[in-house]
Amino acid sequence: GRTVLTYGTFDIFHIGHLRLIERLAAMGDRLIVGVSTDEFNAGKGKRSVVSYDDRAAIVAAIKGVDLVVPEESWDQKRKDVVAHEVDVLVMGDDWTGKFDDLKDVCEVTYLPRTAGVSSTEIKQLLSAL
Ligand code: C2G
Repeated sequence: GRTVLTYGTFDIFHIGHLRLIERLAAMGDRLIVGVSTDEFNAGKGKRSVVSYDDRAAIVAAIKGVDLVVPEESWDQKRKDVVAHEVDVLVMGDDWTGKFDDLKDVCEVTYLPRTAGVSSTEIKQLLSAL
């Protein structure tokens, strides 16, 4: 069967994340989602509101998600693609081109983001309350 792989932070899970995951689930027979660890985020100077354990549990609970793996480094994608025999890596188009170096081990495609929603916007709205 066809295996699809993506990565994300999924902090404050919202409809944009869900719409992406639904499209990914429809692209293949198996969907693997890498969720960034708190340590990996810290390395990027990012701190998520929601802990890794909770972000991973929420993503794992979504229909169509078959496996959640921790994303601990930028360079694990190639290992994950090979280890899980991934056919296609898919990311939102804010990442367009960024993972094309993996095209020697899998297809790489970028899907349009869902407009009007992002974890950053939600945090801004909340801080203005
Ligand atoms: N996304 C989307 N529409 C939105 C917001 C996000 O389609 N309105 C997509 C993003 O393009 C991404 C995924 O949802 O593919 C997860 O988004 P984030 O949680 O913001 O993940 P990000 O910080 O982009 O982390 O190694 C890659 C990183 O782990 C990706």
